[in-house]
Amino acid sequence: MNLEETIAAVATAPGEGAIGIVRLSGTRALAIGESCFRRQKPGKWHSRRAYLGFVVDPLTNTQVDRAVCTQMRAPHSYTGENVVEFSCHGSPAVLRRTLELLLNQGARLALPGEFTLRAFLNGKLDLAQAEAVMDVVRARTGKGLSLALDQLEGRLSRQVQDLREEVLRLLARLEANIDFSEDDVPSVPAHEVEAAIAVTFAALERLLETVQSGAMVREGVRAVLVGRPNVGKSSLLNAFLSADRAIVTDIPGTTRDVLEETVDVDGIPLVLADTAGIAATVDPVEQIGVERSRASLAAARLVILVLDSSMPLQPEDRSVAAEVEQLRGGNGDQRAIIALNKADRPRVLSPEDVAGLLEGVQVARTSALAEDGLRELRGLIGKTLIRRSPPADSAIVTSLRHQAVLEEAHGALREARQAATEDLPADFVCIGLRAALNALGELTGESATEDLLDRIFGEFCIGK
Ligand SMILES: Nc1nc2c(ncn2[C@@H]2O[C@H](COP(=O)(O)OP(=O)(O)OP(=O)(O)O)[C@@H](O)[C@H]2O)c(=O)[nH]1
Ligand SMILES: [Mg+2]
Repeated sequence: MNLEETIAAVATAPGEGAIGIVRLSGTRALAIGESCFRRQKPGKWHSRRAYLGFVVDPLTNTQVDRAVCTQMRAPHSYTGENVVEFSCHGSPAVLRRTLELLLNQGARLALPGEFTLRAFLNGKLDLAQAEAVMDVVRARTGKGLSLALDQLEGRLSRQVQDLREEVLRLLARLEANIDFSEDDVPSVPAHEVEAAIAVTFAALERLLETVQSGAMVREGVRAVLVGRPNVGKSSLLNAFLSADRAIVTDIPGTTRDVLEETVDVDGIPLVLADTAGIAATVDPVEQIGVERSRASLAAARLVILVLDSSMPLQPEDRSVAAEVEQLRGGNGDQRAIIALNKADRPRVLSPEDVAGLLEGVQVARTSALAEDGLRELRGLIGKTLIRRSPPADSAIVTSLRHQAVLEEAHGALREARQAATEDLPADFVCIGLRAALNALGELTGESATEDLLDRIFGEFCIGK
């Protein structure tokens, strides 16, 4: 990837829109941009001012679109380079043609994420902030958006930078000791080293505690509605969506296929699956449906076992519960909830009657028909998934990559502390500290390899 080249791309989503933007960045951006634009009132160009005019083909002088053109000169631009943006009509034909003109004038098509990569390389953003750009674009809930914006604004980066500085300070003291051991530099007492590491270690642990909830908000969670036929699984999905999404009838075995929809539960994008009722059947179509229910059940992080509270427990309820229990035994991370549905009818089953079905599981009473108890069910889902809410004053770690490097730093610090405790030579402590420093630097980008950058920016869209 050559940073000397000037890059161009359509920055808005494909398809028709009110406005579509074509972007240009690099040393020749101003010249290329000006050659393809005829201003309504010709004159001197000022940075960060919008000019009305026409996108034109400089070879034939034909107009491509009436548009607004803005220059943002280095270093005061997104990428830190000279940037030109054409706000055209959001027509795929216009945007394609405009881009073509810029390429003809010497720009090259930008690679995915290359604008943001340049911003990173020019020090406009660090790596965690650059990643947050894509998280903002892809946020599925308000909460996800607010976490992404926090990260973009630098909250996580600052916290990690503070940790790095503490490690660096200690490392500098210890290394001075090693380098000048014959001189009069007093050695750092082991308990002081231990104490210094312990502070950073604790801060890192607090940060790691936020991963669980953060990752759920960013990645989403798979949840599944299961139960015997006719208990109201599809009705619950519809009630959750406030839409008539799944077919509901009073005939058992209505749902055949798994149907998934995303709902926002406390900011977590919950991918909720409605499944065919699990029961023994001779109908081959229903059998396939039941197999799919089981696959969906196995893949879910959260199981919502639906029961009909207006009649006694049926053998089929017990056997579905037993399946859930068996799965949970094998997958320590799977969580479950019981929904006692049809609560609008005279009650036959109480929460106490069903408590024994799934160990340690909480029960919500719902009526999909009357849309009752849904708020409680949502609350219970949130509580079951996020057992401990993260401290309000901490940045939230949302990405699995960040989790991995923080865990690496955590392990390295543990070794450094161990070396200090055992009073090993300072060299051993330094090895651990350097490894921790390196891992933390991978989060913010100080110690990012080219491979890592390729991987991260390769997931971006073109034009971002
Ligand atoms: N009174 C009452 N009826 C309900 C409630 N929820 C669902 N029903 C009724 O129960 C019947 C079955 O509802 P569905 O939502 O199709 O049940 P299901 O669990 O998806 O059934 P299958 O797809 O066959 O497994 C329908 O007649 C619904 O109207 C409820 O909360 N109260
Ligand atoms: Mg159904």
